[in-house]
Amino acid sequence: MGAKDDDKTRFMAVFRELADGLVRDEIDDRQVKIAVEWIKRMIDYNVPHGKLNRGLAVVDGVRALKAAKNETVDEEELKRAMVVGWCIEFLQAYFLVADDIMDESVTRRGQPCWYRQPDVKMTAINDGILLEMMLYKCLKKYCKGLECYADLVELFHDVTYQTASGQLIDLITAPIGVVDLSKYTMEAYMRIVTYKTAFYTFYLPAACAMRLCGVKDEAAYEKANEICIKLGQFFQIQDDYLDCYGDPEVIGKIGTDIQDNKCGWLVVQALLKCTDEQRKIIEENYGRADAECEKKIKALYVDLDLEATYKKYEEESYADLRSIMESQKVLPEGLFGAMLAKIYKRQK
Ligand code: GPP
Ligand code: MG
Ligand code: MG
Ligand code: MG
Repeated sequence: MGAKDDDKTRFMAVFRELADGLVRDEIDDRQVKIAVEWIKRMIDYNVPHGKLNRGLAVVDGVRALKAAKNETVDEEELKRAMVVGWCIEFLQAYFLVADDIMDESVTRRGQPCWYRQPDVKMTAINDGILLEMMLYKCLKKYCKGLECYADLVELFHDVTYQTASGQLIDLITAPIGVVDLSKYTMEAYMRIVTYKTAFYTFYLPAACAMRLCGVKDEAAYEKANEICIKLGQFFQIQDDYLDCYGDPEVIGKIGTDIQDNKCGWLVVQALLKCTDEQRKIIEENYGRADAECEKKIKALYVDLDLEATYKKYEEESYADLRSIMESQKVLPEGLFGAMLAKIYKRQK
């Protein structure tokens, strides 16, 4: 077993400890039995089944920051990095439970979306609130005595706000039943993805690692933010591409962007490349809850060869990101390099 496999095994063991602790708190609080059972099932269904990229990025980040100072990570620091990593995974679980309701999605991480469970439905909204608050319970339990505790709490709050504000524009740019193609500009797209994805997916793990390692220099956080925004844009463009071209068996979710009227990367590209006639096809078929309309849009994407446009973008953007990371001296390259390596050419 390599170091990475070791980390993953340890990381899963820390999840078990956190989940068991949260359930134990309920029992200690004399929670009714059916609620204890519910919470246990709800956590196990929604939290641990993802790629764990965000959570493990905290661990990789702490290692990279320590290595840059010729220091190694001790047991206590490793455990703490893992706990904070799971806090991000709880936040992500909350976002996904809520996002799937809003996007009317069908599957997530290879299983039915939580709100689609027959006995769950809109209880999922409350479960989302619980998942979010569980992260603060874990943070308090394991990090309250640390000098960086208040900064960590503030960071989670700030990033949650940014994400919800991105989710807002994602949703209101795509009203059900109203197709207004003039809204689908690259500028609008970039704002949406920066806020709904980049901050929580990349800046949050990087900044958590920096806080845990005692980084105080505000300029370093600004630099991390700048790089993470670019990584996040790259990641969400991949997500939008996979929504249409990914294999649901592999990505674990069925794409909904076309029917949901989303201001996604593919439709923005299509609008930049299409003829007036093709634009009419988009106007008549985009954003309809109709599989035939969706097929026509997908056929148009083939005519416009958007797959090639995407492949070209991925190559150029990757090279660009590598050079941005390597050309700065403020932060160790490893803080971001591991994240980029995990997502480059991803299929899920
Ligand atoms: C990804 O959008 C963004 C999120 C999951 C953030 C949700 C934010 C909330 C405040 C609830 P997406 O809909 O493209 O993701 P996916 O393709 O995974 O459904
Ligand atoms: Mg969404
Ligand atoms: Mg979604
Ligand atoms: Mg998506």
